Amino acid sequence: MTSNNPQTREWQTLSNDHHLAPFSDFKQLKEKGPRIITSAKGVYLWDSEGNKILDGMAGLWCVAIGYGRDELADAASKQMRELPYYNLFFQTAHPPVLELAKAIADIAPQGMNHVFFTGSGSEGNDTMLRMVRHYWAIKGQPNKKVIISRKNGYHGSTVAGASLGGMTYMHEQGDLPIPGIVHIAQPYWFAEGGDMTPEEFGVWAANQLEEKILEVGVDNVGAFIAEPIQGAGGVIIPPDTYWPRIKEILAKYDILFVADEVICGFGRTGEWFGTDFYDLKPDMMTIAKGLTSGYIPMGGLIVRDEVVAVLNEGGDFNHGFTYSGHPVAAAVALENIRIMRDEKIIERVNTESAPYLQKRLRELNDHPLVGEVRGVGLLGAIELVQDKATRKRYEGKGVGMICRTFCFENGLIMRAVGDTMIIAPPLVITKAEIDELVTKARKCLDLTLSALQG
Ligand code: PXG
Repeated sequence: MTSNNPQTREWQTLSNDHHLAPFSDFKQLKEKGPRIITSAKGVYLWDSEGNKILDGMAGLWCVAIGYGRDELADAASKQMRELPYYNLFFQTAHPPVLELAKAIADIAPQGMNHVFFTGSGSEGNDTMLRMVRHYWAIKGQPNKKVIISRKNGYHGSTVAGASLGGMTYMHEQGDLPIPGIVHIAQPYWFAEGGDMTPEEFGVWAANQLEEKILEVGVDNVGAFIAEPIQGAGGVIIPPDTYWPRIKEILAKYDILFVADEVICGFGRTGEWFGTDFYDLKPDMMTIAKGLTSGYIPMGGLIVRDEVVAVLNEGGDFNHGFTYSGHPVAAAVALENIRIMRDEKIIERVNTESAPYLQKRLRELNDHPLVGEVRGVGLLGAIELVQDKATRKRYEGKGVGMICRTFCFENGLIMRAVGDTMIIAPPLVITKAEIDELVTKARKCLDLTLSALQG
């Protein structure tokens, strides 16, 4: 443990003695001690050492409207006093969940008017898996169980979520994926495109879906799930040819299409949903994160009317969570959506901050370490390479982690996915804050390059 500050040390001791952190090497964390984040406002965080940090990741892709909005705290407090909890199981409901379902239907693509609420994105995808299989069983096709997903996609960390995801390091722990989930190639041209052009590779990657449907047999395939843009996999923007070809394939075969909008949803791309951005027509959409701007846990599954019509004929759907549609979370989500609408936050992303961020980020293309800068909306990725022309990486050096550490030390949070630096700042980030982000990013790239050369 490194801190000289007694308060920080005290918290780090509590961490060592009692806390098991998600996605962490427990032993290594004990040696280093976690950074303690104590407060936040707008796009900035403060840690227990008094450092001010620009949060280029909106928490974990979720703090859409920025930190410190009293309106959300007030909405939670009011709802807690009025009705802090009641369940939705035994033919009961409460106003916030009903009003929220309507507010989501209003912003969702046409014909998607129903929402099943969960406590997280992972639970949303578990719900999806069970609902897809239930749907096909009601339609008399119980064999349509297989869900096709993609390598390096992220769909959560429950057993179904991690199985749906294509992260091999997650599959390796605990015998995943569970049966009935298969994975196809991802549209990650920079890393896997080889000699193909991005356009050729996009078609090739999309065609993997058709090949897999034929291999498994369309009578056995229930659904295809994908993030419009892979987030945790490294902000993977598919080549322009990818989604149009996928759409053709989906139109040809009788399977459901599930868009995992946990990261892309609620304005990240400059549209309400990633499927609006790519003009896709999903049957279900998983949501979480930006739904409440991360102020309180909540997720859900938005379902197309035709699917609901079938489910209506199927009797009980034997699935739900204690906290499905929690009234306090629903009240916070409602207020979050109201703020997004009233303050025209997504319009501002679309017309101002996204074009500006994308232009400024691309200036980093001239840096010797940078192999590609890509992005859409307020999502960005910077590929770190040894050789720009061949897209060759620095093997085994952990360049991404080196860069991430420099970022932290210099007051910027950028996440490293391998040697890909990614950003997804709060949607309310200003141009001046974008300038600060890009200036700091360049400085940290310089420091990383010096470290590699030194
Ligand atoms: N789908 C997608 C597309 C996600 O990004 C989930 C589902 C699961 O949501 P919950 O609420 O169950 O976490 C996610 C979550 C990372 C990182 O390292 C990303 C997520 C979660 C944890 C870490 O970028 N995304």
